[in-house]
Amino acid sequence: MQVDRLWKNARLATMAGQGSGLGLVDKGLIACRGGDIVYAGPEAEAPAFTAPDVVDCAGRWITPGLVDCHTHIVHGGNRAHEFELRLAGATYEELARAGGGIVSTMKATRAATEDELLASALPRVDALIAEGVTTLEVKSGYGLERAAEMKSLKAARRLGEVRPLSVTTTFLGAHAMPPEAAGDKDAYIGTVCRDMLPAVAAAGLADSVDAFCETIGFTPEQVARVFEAAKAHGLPVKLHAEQLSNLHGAALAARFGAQSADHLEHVDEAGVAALARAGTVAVLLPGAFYFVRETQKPPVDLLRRHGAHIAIASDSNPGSSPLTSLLLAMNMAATLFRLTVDECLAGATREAARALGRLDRVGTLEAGKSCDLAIWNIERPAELVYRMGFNPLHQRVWRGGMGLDLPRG
Ligand code: DI6
Ligand code: FE
Repeated sequence: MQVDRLWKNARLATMAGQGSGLGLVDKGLIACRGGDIVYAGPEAEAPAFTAPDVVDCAGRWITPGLVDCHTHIVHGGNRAHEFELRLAGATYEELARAGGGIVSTMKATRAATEDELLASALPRVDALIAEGVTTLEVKSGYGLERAAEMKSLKAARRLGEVRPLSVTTTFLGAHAMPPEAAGDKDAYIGTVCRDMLPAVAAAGLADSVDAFCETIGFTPEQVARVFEAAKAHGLPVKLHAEQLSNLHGAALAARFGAQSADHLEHVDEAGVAALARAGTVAVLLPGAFYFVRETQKPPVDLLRRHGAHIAIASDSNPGSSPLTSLLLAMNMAATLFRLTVDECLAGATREAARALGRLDRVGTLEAGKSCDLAIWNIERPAELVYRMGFNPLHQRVWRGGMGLDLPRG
Protein backbone atom coordinates (compact mmCIF):
# COMPACT_ATOMS: atom_id res chain seq x y z
CA MET A 1 0.00 0.00 0.00
CA GLN A 2 1.26 3.45 -0.93
CA VAL A 3 1.28 5.96 1.93
CA ASP A 4 2.77 9.42 2.47
CA ARG A 5 5.12 8.75 5.33
CA LEU A 6 6.27 5.96 7.63
CA TRP A 7 7.79 6.10 11.09
CA LYS A 8 9.60 2.86 11.80
CA ASN A 9 11.77 1.40 14.51
CA ALA A 10 9.79 3.15 17.24
CA ARG A 11 8.44 2.15 20.62
CA LEU A 12 4.77 3.07 20.78
CA ALA A 13 2.50 4.00 23.65
CA THR A 14 -0.67 3.86 21.58
CA MET A 15 -2.96 4.59 24.57
CA ALA A 16 -5.57 2.56 22.64
CA GLY A 17 -8.18 0.61 24.53
CA GLN A 18 -9.69 1.25 27.94
CA GLY A 19 -8.28 1.36 31.44
CA SER A 20 -4.88 2.65 32.41
CA GLY A 21 -2.73 0.52 30.09
CA LEU A 22 -0.44 2.34 27.73
CA GLY A 23 -0.99 0.02 24.76
CA LEU A 24 2.73 -0.62 24.38
CA VAL A 25 4.33 -1.81 21.17
CA ASP A 26 8.00 -2.66 21.34
CA LYS A 27 9.04 -2.48 17.70
CA GLY A 28 6.36 -0.33 16.17
CA LEU A 29 5.45 1.28 12.87
CA ILE A 30 3.12 4.16 12.05
CA ALA A 31 1.89 4.78 8.53
CA CYS A 32 0.23 8.05 7.50
CA ARG A 33 -1.83 8.91 4.44
CA GLY A 34 -3.71 12.14 3.83
CA GLY A 35 -2.90 13.33 7.35
CA ASP A 36 -4.49 10.30 9.01
CA ILE A 37 -2.98 7.22 10.59
CA VAL A 38 -3.61 4.16 8.44
CA TYR A 39 -1.61 1.80 10.66
CA ALA A 40 -0.08 1.97 14.14
CA GLY A 41 1.21 -1.28 15.59
CA PRO A 42 3.94 -3.90 15.44
CA GLU A 43 6.20 -3.72 12.39
CA ALA A 44 6.01 -7.48 12.15
CA GLU A 45 2.24 -7.42 11.65
CA ALA A 46 2.09 -4.42 9.32
CA PRO A 47 0.91 -4.67 5.72
CA ALA A 48 3.58 -3.97 3.08
CA PHE A 49 3.80 -0.17 2.85
CA THR A 50 5.76 1.98 0.43
CA ALA A 51 6.30 5.67 1.11
CA PRO A 52 8.41 8.50 -0.35
CA ASP A 53 9.44 9.37 3.19
CA VAL A 54 10.54 6.85 5.81
CA VAL A 55 11.61 8.12 9.24
CA ASP A 56 13.85 5.81 11.28
CA CYS A 57 12.99 6.61 14.91
CA ALA A 58 16.05 4.75 16.23
CA GLY A 59 14.02 3.20 19.03
CA ARG A 60 12.53 6.46 20.27
CA TRP A 61 9.13 6.47 21.98
CA ILE A 62 6.04 7.81 20.20
CA THR A 63 2.90 8.83 22.05
CA PRO A 64 -0.21 10.48 20.67
CA GLY A 65 0.23 14.24 20.36
CA LEU A 66 -0.68 15.71 23.74
CA VAL A 67 -4.13 17.20 24.30
CA ASP A 68 -4.58 20.16 26.66
CA CYS A 69 -8.34 20.03 27.30
CA HIS A 70 -8.81 23.04 29.60
CA THR A 71 -7.20 26.43 29.07
CA HIS A 72 -8.04 30.11 29.31
CA ILE A 73 -4.94 30.93 27.31
CA VAL A 74 -6.46 33.83 25.32
CA HIS A 75 -6.64 36.88 27.60
CA GLY A 76 -5.32 40.40 27.99
CA GLY A 77 -2.68 41.37 30.53
CA ASN A 78 -1.49 39.30 33.46
CA ARG A 79 -1.97 39.17 37.21
CA ALA A 80 1.62 39.20 38.46
CA HIS A 81 0.72 42.02 40.84
CA GLU A 82 -2.10 39.97 42.40
CA PHE A 83 0.42 37.20 42.82
CA GLU A 84 2.50 39.60 44.89
CA LEU A 85 -0.56 40.50 46.98
CA ARG A 86 -1.27 36.82 47.55
CA LEU A 87 2.31 36.31 48.65
CA ALA A 88 1.67 39.10 51.17
CA GLY A 89 -1.33 37.22 52.54
CA ALA A 90 -4.42 37.95 50.42
CA THR A 91 -6.42 34.94 49.23
CA TYR A 92 -7.63 34.22 45.69
CA GLU A 93 -11.25 34.62 46.80
CA GLU A 94 -10.57 37.89 48.64
CA LEU A 95 -8.98 39.39 45.55
CA ALA A 96 -11.94 38.27 43.43
CA ARG A 97 -14.44 39.78 45.87
CA ALA A 98 -12.47 43.04 45.95
CA GLY A 99 -12.92 43.52 42.20
CA GLY A 100 -9.61 42.06 41.16
CA GLY A 101 -9.31 38.52 39.90
CA ILE A 102 -11.23 37.63 36.78
CA VAL A 103 -12.62 41.17 36.49
CA SER A 104 -9.14 42.69 36.26
CA THR A 105 -8.36 40.33 33.36
CA MET A 106 -11.75 41.23 31.87
CA LYS A 107 -10.71 44.88 31.69
CA ALA A 108 -7.43 44.04 29.94
CA THR A 109 -9.21 41.66 27.57
CA ARG A 110 -11.88 44.17 26.61
CA ALA A 111 -9.16 46.78 25.99
CA ALA A 112 -7.22 44.50 23.62
CA THR A 113 -7.94 44.06 19.92
CA GLU A 114 -8.45 40.58 18.44
CA ASP A 115 -4.98 40.83 16.89
CA GLU A 116 -3.49 41.78 20.24
CA LEU A 117 -5.21 38.88 21.99
CA LEU A 118 -3.87 36.53 19.35
CA ALA A 119 -0.35 37.95 19.56
CA SER A 120 -0.22 37.79 23.36
CA ALA A 121 -1.49 34.20 23.44
CA LEU A 122 0.99 32.90 20.86
CA PRO A 123 4.10 32.69 23.09
CA ARG A 124 2.11 30.72 25.64
CA VAL A 125 0.65 28.46 22.97
CA ASP A 126 4.11 27.98 21.49
CA ALA A 127 5.34 26.76 24.87
CA LEU A 128 2.67 24.05 24.82
CA ILE A 129 3.41 23.19 21.18
CA ALA A 130 7.11 22.82 22.02
CA GLU A 131 6.14 20.06 24.44
CA GLY A 132 4.17 18.06 21.91
CA VAL A 133 0.66 19.48 22.33
CA THR A 134 -1.30 19.02 19.09
CA THR A 135 -4.86 19.68 20.32
CA LEU A 136 -5.75 22.66 22.50
CA GLU A 137 -9.01 23.75 24.09
CA VAL A 138 -9.45 27.50 24.64
CA LYS A 139 -12.21 29.11 26.68
CA SER A 140 -13.59 32.60 26.51
CA GLY A 141 -14.82 34.12 29.77
CA TYR A 142 -12.75 37.27 30.10
CA GLY A 143 -14.96 39.37 27.83
CA LEU A 144 -18.20 38.99 29.80
CA GLU A 145 -20.14 40.88 27.15
CA ARG A 146 -21.07 39.76 23.66
CA ALA A 147 -18.51 41.59 21.53
CA ALA A 148 -15.55 40.86 23.79
CA GLU A 149 -16.52 37.20 24.19
CA MET A 150 -16.77 36.84 20.40
CA LYS A 151 -13.47 38.67 19.92
CA SER A 152 -11.77 36.23 22.30
CA LEU A 153 -13.27 33.20 20.57
CA LYS A 154 -12.21 34.51 17.17
CA ALA A 155 -8.66 34.97 18.44
CA ALA A 156 -8.80 31.42 19.78
CA ARG A 157 -9.96 30.02 16.43
CA ARG A 158 -7.14 31.89 14.69
CA LEU A 159 -4.57 30.12 16.86
CA GLY A 160 -5.43 27.06 14.80
CA GLU A 161 -4.86 28.99 11.56
CA VAL A 162 -1.46 30.42 12.38
CA ARG A 163 -0.09 27.35 14.14
CA PRO A 164 -0.10 23.63 13.23
CA LEU A 165 -2.58 22.83 15.97
CA SER A 166 -6.16 21.62 16.38
CA VAL A 167 -8.10 24.13 18.46
CA THR A 168 -11.47 23.61 20.11
CA THR A 169 -13.26 26.61 21.58
CA THR A 170 -15.55 26.88 24.58
CA PHE A 171 -17.93 29.72 25.38
CA LEU A 172 -17.59 30.60 29.08
CA GLY A 173 -19.82 33.65 29.35
CA ALA A 174 -20.92 32.49 32.82
CA HIS A 175 -17.42 32.80 34.26
CA ALA A 176 -17.81 35.86 36.51
CA MET A 177 -19.97 38.92 36.94
CA PRO A 178 -19.08 41.97 34.84
CA PRO A 179 -19.26 45.14 36.96
CA GLU A 180 -22.00 46.69 34.80
CA ALA A 181 -24.35 43.84 35.77
CA ALA A 182 -24.33 45.40 39.25
CA GLY A 183 -24.48 42.11 41.09
CA ASP A 184 -27.72 40.90 39.48
CA LYS A 185 -26.61 37.40 38.61
CA ASP A 186 -30.00 36.22 37.33
CA ALA A 187 -30.22 39.12 34.93
CA TYR A 188 -26.66 38.52 33.70
CA ILE A 189 -27.41 34.84 33.12
CA GLY A 190 -30.42 35.98 31.09
CA THR A 191 -28.05 38.02 28.90
CA VAL A 192 -25.71 35.04 28.55
CA CYS A 193 -28.58 32.77 27.47
CA ARG A 194 -30.60 35.13 25.28
CA ASP A 195 -27.97 37.45 23.81
CA MET A 196 -24.42 36.13 24.00
CA LEU A 197 -24.83 32.39 23.51
CA PRO A 198 -27.16 32.65 20.47
CA ALA A 199 -24.73 35.07 18.79
CA VAL A 200 -21.73 32.86 19.53
CA ALA A 201 -23.57 29.78 18.27
CA ALA A 202 -24.82 31.52 15.12
CA ALA A 203 -21.27 32.59 14.28
CA GLY A 204 -20.00 29.04 14.83
CA LEU A 205 -17.46 30.30 17.34
CA ALA A 206 -17.90 27.68 20.06
CA ASP A 207 -17.64 23.89 20.13
CA SER A 208 -18.99 23.70 23.67
CA VAL A 209 -20.31 25.77 26.57
CA ASP A 210 -18.85 25.99 30.08
CA ALA A 211 -19.76 27.80 33.32
CA PHE A 212 -18.20 28.45 36.73
CA CYS A 213 -20.38 26.87 39.42
CA GLU A 214 -19.14 28.41 42.67
CA THR A 215 -20.13 30.87 45.37
CA ILE A 216 -17.94 33.47 43.63
CA GLY A 217 -19.38 32.27 40.29
CA PHE A 218 -22.92 31.04 39.63
CA THR A 219 -25.43 28.78 41.38
CA PRO A 220 -26.45 25.36 40.06
CA GLU A 221 -29.83 26.84 39.07
CA GLN A 222 -28.14 29.58 37.05
CA VAL A 223 -25.77 27.05 35.45
CA ALA A 224 -28.75 24.87 34.54
CA ARG A 225 -30.24 27.79 32.60
CA VAL A 226 -26.99 28.17 30.65
CA PHE A 227 -26.94 24.43 29.96
CA GLU A 228 -30.54 24.49 28.72
CA ALA A 229 -29.66 27.32 26.34
CA ALA A 230 -26.58 25.40 25.14
CA LYS A 231 -28.70 22.31 24.47
CA ALA A 232 -31.19 24.43 22.55
CA HIS A 233 -28.31 25.46 20.26
CA GLY A 234 -27.01 21.91 19.96
CA LEU A 235 -23.83 22.59 21.91
CA PRO A 236 -22.32 20.14 24.42
CA VAL A 237 -21.53 21.40 27.92
CA LYS A 238 -18.77 21.17 30.54
CA LEU A 239 -18.46 22.72 33.99
CA HIS A 240 -15.99 24.24 36.46
CA ALA A 241 -17.28 22.33 39.47
CA GLU A 242 -16.31 21.95 43.10
CA GLN A 243 -13.08 23.95 42.85
CA LEU A 244 -13.44 25.93 46.08
CA SER A 245 -16.57 24.44 47.66
CA ASN A 246 -19.18 21.74 47.03
CA LEU A 247 -22.26 23.12 45.28
CA HIS A 248 -23.01 19.72 43.68
CA GLY A 249 -21.98 20.95 40.26
CA ALA A 250 -20.60 17.54 39.28
CA ALA A 251 -24.01 15.93 39.69
CA LEU A 252 -25.55 18.76 37.69
CA ALA A 253 -22.99 18.31 34.92
CA ALA A 254 -23.68 14.58 34.86
CA ARG A 255 -27.42 15.19 34.64
CA PHE A 256 -26.83 17.23 31.48
CA GLY A 257 -24.51 14.59 30.01
CA ALA A 258 -21.60 17.03 30.18
CA GLN A 259 -18.37 16.22 28.37
CA SER A 260 -16.41 17.00 31.53
CA ALA A 261 -16.52 18.37 35.05
CA ASP A 262 -13.31 20.17 35.90
CA HIS A 263 -11.32 20.87 39.12
CA LEU A 264 -13.39 18.70 41.56
CA GLU A 265 -11.26 19.18 44.69
CA HIS A 266 -14.44 19.38 46.82
CA VAL A 267 -16.61 16.81 45.03
CA ASP A 268 -18.37 14.19 47.21
CA GLU A 269 -18.98 10.52 46.49
CA ALA A 270 -22.46 11.11 45.08
CA GLY A 271 -20.96 13.57 42.61
CA VAL A 272 -18.22 11.13 41.63
CA ALA A 273 -20.74 8.32 41.15
CA ALA A 274 -22.89 10.56 38.97
CA LEU A 275 -19.91 11.52 36.79
CA ALA A 276 -18.86 7.93 36.35
CA ARG A 277 -22.38 6.78 35.44
CA ALA A 278 -22.78 9.58 32.89
CA GLY A 279 -19.35 9.05 31.32
CA THR A 280 -18.53 12.68 32.13
CA VAL A 281 -14.74 13.04 32.30
CA ALA A 282 -13.22 14.29 35.57
CA VAL A 283 -10.61 16.86 34.47
CA LEU A 284 -8.02 17.47 37.20
CA LEU A 285 -6.12 20.75 37.19
CA PRO A 286 -3.14 20.41 39.52
CA GLY A 287 -1.65 23.72 38.37
CA ALA A 288 -4.57 25.61 39.92
CA PHE A 289 -4.45 23.45 43.05
CA TYR A 290 -0.77 24.27 43.43
CA PHE A 291 -0.93 27.95 42.56
CA VAL A 292 -3.83 28.90 44.87
CA ARG A 293 -2.30 26.67 47.55
CA GLU A 294 -5.46 24.59 47.83
CA THR A 295 -5.18 21.93 50.52
CA GLN A 296 -8.17 19.73 49.69
CA LYS A 297 -7.20 17.22 47.00
CA PRO A 298 -9.60 15.78 44.45
CA PRO A 299 -10.79 12.35 45.63
CA VAL A 300 -8.71 10.27 43.25
CA ASP A 301 -9.45 6.99 45.05
CA LEU A 302 -13.19 7.58 44.72
CA LEU A 303 -12.79 8.46 41.05
CA ARG A 304 -10.92 5.20 40.51
CA ARG A 305 -13.33 3.12 42.55
CA HIS A 306 -16.31 4.38 40.57
CA GLY A 307 -14.48 3.95 37.27
CA ALA A 308 -14.59 7.63 36.29
CA HIS A 309 -12.52 8.82 33.34
CA ILE A 310 -9.68 11.07 34.56
CA ALA A 311 -8.01 13.74 32.42
CA ILE A 312 -5.31 16.29 33.26
CA ALA A 313 -5.01 19.81 31.86
CA SER A 314 -2.97 22.95 32.40
CA ASP A 315 -5.92 25.32 33.12
CA SER A 316 -3.51 27.90 31.67
CA ASN A 317 -4.94 31.22 32.92
CA PRO A 318 -3.58 34.45 34.41
CA GLY A 319 -5.15 34.13 37.86
CA SER A 320 -5.17 30.63 39.29
CA SER A 321 -2.82 28.68 37.00
CA PRO A 322 -0.28 30.66 34.95
CA LEU A 323 1.05 27.36 33.67
CA THR A 324 2.08 26.62 30.10
CA SER A 325 3.45 23.11 30.55
CA LEU A 326 1.31 20.01 30.25
CA LEU A 327 4.34 17.91 31.20
CA LEU A 328 4.60 19.78 34.48
CA ALA A 329 0.84 19.36 35.00
CA MET A 330 1.40 15.61 34.67
CA ASN A 331 4.22 15.71 37.20
CA MET A 332 2.01 17.67 39.61
CA ALA A 333 -0.88 15.25 39.11
CA ALA A 334 1.42 12.42 40.08
CA THR A 335 3.20 14.15 42.95
CA LEU A 336 0.32 16.14 44.43
CA PHE A 337 -2.67 13.91 43.56
CA ARG A 338 -0.89 10.53 43.45
CA LEU A 339 -1.96 9.62 39.96
CA THR A 340 0.05 6.81 38.39
CA VAL A 341 2.28 7.36 35.37
CA ASP A 342 -0.22 5.49 33.22
CA GLU A 343 -3.10 7.63 34.49
CA CYS A 344 -1.11 10.80 33.80
CA LEU A 345 -0.29 9.78 30.25
CA ALA A 346 -3.86 8.69 29.52
CA GLY A 347 -5.04 11.90 31.16
CA ALA A 348 -3.09 14.12 28.76
CA THR A 349 -3.99 12.12 25.65
CA ARG A 350 -6.96 9.74 25.41
CA GLU A 351 -8.99 11.05 28.34
CA ALA A 352 -8.34 14.68 27.42
CA ALA A 353 -9.58 13.91 23.90
CA ARG A 354 -12.68 12.32 25.43
CA ALA A 355 -13.24 15.46 27.54
CA LEU A 356 -13.38 17.44 24.29
CA GLY A 357 -15.66 15.02 22.46
CA ARG A 358 -12.75 14.44 20.03
CA LEU A 359 -11.82 10.87 20.86
CA ASP A 360 -12.97 9.84 17.39
CA ARG A 361 -10.13 11.91 15.87
CA VAL A 362 -7.29 12.30 18.40
CA GLY A 363 -5.93 11.02 21.71
CA THR A 364 -4.69 7.55 20.69
CA LEU A 365 -2.48 6.06 17.98
CA GLU A 366 -5.05 4.18 15.94
CA ALA A 367 -5.93 3.83 12.28
CA GLY A 368 -8.50 6.39 11.19
CA LYS A 369 -7.33 9.13 13.56
CA SER A 370 -5.38 12.26 12.78
CA CYS A 371 -1.65 11.53 12.56
CA ASP A 372 -0.74 13.68 15.57
CA LEU A 373 2.42 12.34 17.20
CA ALA A 374 4.89 13.27 19.90
CA ILE A 375 8.29 11.60 19.45
CA TRP A 376 10.40 11.60 22.60
CA ASN A 377 14.03 11.19 23.63
CA ILE A 378 13.25 8.97 26.60
CA GLU A 379 13.99 5.44 27.67
CA ARG A 380 10.68 4.82 29.44
CA PRO A 381 7.31 6.60 29.49
CA ALA A 382 7.68 7.46 33.19
CA GLU A 383 10.30 10.05 32.20
CA LEU A 384 7.50 12.20 30.75
CA VAL A 385 5.98 12.48 34.22
CA TYR A 386 9.11 12.34 36.34
CA ARG A 387 11.11 15.33 35.20
CA MET A 388 10.30 18.90 36.22
CA GLY A 389 11.01 21.72 33.79
CA PHE A 390 12.78 19.57 31.21
CA ASN A 391 11.43 18.94 27.74
CA PRO A 392 12.48 15.66 26.10
CA LEU A 393 10.49 16.18 22.88
CA HIS A 394 12.39 15.07 19.79
CA GLN A 395 9.76 15.93 17.21
CA ARG A 396 6.12 16.80 16.99
CA VAL A 397 3.88 15.75 14.12
CA TRP A 398 0.50 17.34 13.37
CA ARG A 399 -1.75 15.79 10.72
CA GLY A 400 1.20 13.90 9.35
CA GLY A 401 3.42 16.94 8.80
CA MET A 402 6.59 17.50 10.74
CA GLY A 403 9.14 20.21 11.34
CA LEU A 404 9.38 22.65 8.47
CA ASP A 405 6.97 20.91 6.16
CA LEU A 406 4.08 21.74 8.48
CA PRO A 407 1.08 22.66 6.36
CA ARG A 408 0.73 26.12 7.89
CA GLY A 409 2.59 28.40 10.19
N1 DI6 B 1 -11.56 28.70 37.82
C1 DI6 B 1 -10.26 28.90 37.60
O1 DI6 B 1 -9.38 28.34 38.16
C2 DI6 B 1 -10.12 29.90 36.55
N2 DI6 B 1 -11.47 30.15 36.20
C3 DI6 B 1 -12.26 29.46 36.99
O2 DI6 B 1 -13.48 29.51 36.91
C4 DI6 B 1 -9.43 31.09 37.06
C5 DI6 B 1 -9.67 32.30 36.28
C6 DI6 B 1 -8.91 33.50 36.77
O3 DI6 B 1 -8.64 33.66 37.97
O4 DI6 B 1 -8.60 34.34 35.92
FE1 FE C 1 -10.48 26.91 34.33
